[in-house]
Amino acid sequence: MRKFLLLVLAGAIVIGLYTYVTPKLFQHETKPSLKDIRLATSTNGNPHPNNLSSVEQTILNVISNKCKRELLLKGELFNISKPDILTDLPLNVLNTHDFLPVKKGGFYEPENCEPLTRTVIIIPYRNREQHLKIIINNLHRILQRQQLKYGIFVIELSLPTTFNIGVLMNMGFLLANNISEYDCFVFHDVDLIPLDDRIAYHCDVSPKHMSAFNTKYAKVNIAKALPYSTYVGGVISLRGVDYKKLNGFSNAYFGWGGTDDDIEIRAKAAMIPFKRENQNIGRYYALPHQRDSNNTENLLKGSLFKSARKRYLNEGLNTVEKCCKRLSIVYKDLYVHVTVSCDENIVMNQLLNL
Ligand code: UD2
Ligand code: MN
Repeated sequence: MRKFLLLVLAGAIVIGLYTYVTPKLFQHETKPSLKDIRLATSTNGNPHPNNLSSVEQTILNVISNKCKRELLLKGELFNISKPDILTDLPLNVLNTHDFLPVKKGGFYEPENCEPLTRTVIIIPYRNREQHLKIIINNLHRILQRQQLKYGIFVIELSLPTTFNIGVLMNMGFLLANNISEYDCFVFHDVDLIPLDDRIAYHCDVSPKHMSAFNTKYAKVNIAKALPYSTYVGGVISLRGVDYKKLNGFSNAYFGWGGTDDDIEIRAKAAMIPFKRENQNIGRYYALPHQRDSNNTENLLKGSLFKSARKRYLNEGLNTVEKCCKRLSIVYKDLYVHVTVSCDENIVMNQLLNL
């Protein structure tokens, strides 16, 4: 009799579990409704009342990615992140803080899902060790929460050449393409920390200015948090095919300023103008700093800018290897560190011969 009762009890437990668990499993497989998406994309729990926003549209586009979809349903992907801007984290330790282990060189891909795109972050760099520690740790956190397949490349310009963002971005692009197949390229200042998990680190069909709200500019103009309307400085994303259409960045800007305005002109000339991330989402904390040595203001930027449209197919990605070469490539624990040397005279001579 006792055996019989035990059997009945076990049966009841199995049936109970089956009826409770099965719908939960299938629940993940159903497509989220527009209401789910609106709830998940709202910041304060109230769904957006209006038509589909561009953010919602983006989410709909990536919805076939099973993992993201599950995160979306749980609402986890879309929380405001808590950036780690104050901690000084070591760069030589794997799995330091709040993110999963990455492969040597900082490569990561989620285990349980197939990401739709492969993103690479390219950071122009020289002598900003504190900023680098902070951005690297924050990037791993946000990129993993977005379940992306990604790599992070830090491209350093050797001394004594005056700093030049464009040549570093172009060299980074070529190198990343040699190492793996990436389709989305994010060009990222070392000192801008993402403040919101909804900032999409995957590419749209248009080039995108991601750092739409920057605390540095917000101090001056809180309503806009941007210096001017065509501004695309800070963080941008674009597909590899589009970067090639622009012929990358200009190599011509040595010193501070101008490179970002030049690529904005290139994008317009190539008929793929930049769009901007929603300012409530593309929020970045600007780590404070002084102007670096070897990066004084570029006094030629005004005249270079005037000829940007005419020049764009003749100098940039297609000519960078004539003036720059790779000195070293080191697979650090959390990123790939590349050092390049460039010859300013070669660039200037090229310009004269255009
Ligand atoms: C603005 C733009 C930046 C670029 C720059 C002009 C924003 C948020 N950013 O930044 O995208 O257009 O003006 O050139 O408006 N760097 C080093 N070491 C150096 C010098 C520069 O690592 O010695 C790198 C680093 O990634 C830095 C970036 O270059 O974030 C931009 O230089 P910046 O931070 O000195 O210029 P900033 O803040 O005015
Ligand atoms: Mn800066």
